Amino acid sequence: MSDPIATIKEWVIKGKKNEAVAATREALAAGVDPGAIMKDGLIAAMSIVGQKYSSGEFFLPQMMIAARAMTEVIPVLKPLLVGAAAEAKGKAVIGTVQGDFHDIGKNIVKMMLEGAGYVVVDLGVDVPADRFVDAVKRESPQFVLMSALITLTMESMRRTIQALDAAGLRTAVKVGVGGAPLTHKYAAEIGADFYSEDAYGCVQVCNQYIAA
Ligand code: B12
Repeated sequence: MSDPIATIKEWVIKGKKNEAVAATREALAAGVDPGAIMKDGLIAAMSIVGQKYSSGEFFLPQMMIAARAMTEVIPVLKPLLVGAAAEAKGKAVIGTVQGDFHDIGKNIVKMMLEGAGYVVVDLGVDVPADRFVDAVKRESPQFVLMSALITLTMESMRRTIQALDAAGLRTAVKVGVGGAPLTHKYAAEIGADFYSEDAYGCVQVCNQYIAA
């Protein structure tokens, strides 16, 4: 029998959502670790889709159907990835920054945080700095979390941090940034408090801040 995770990955790359969901259910029934399906199946598939898009082998429609397939599989994994939270730990405001409509990664971060006991206020995609500022005033969160997938939209993160500063709110929150093009170096340069390369790492950092 072929590797179940490789099979899921292939169906997602091909954008075959029904097949991807069925293969995921089969893999789970066979005892495959849901975290491995997420990381080595779904996220790895998106990375390959991105490479194929860069090389001109894939165009926007293929990228869209692959993203849709991944989006269909995530709810199958969700109950297994996020346990029932025992108590409310804290609050986060999350959004994909202005100019950027990618939300798969942001939604995974949100899902993992909720599973870990955080209340997450999701501002959606294409969120300008002033909407982050308004949400911080309204919600009094401990964390502001920003996602960006496009090199050009990363600058919106800097603008949001500056806007929080100008509103006198910068020290009231810890600012976390993430998304495929981000790095620790860039996060430090724009004055974010932290960067994490994945959703699990984001939860861990938030937990550390809450425990401190
Ligand atoms: C799927 C996808 C799409 C889908 C998005 C569907 C959706 N609902 O999100 C569609 C087809 C709509 C799309 C559109 C576009 N896309 Co696109 N897309 C991708 C692709 C293939 C995968 C992204 C993804 O979902 N990855 C999987 C998730 C799980 O990973 P992730 O987002 O990185 O998130 C993880 C971590 O980064 C982290 N994380 C994420 N957010 C946060 C936040 C915090 C606070 C923390 C701590 C951690 C964290 O945790 C997540 C889970 O572990 C990437 C390729 C790639 N390698 O990234 C291109 C890519 C990002 N897209 C790209 C482009 C160019 C576009 C378009 C401009 C194309 C066009 N011509 O229209 C448009 C953008 C329109 C816009 N203004 O936003 C380029 C960007 C190039 C660049 N360097 O700037 C890429 C890199 C493709 C490429 N190789 O050229 N895209």
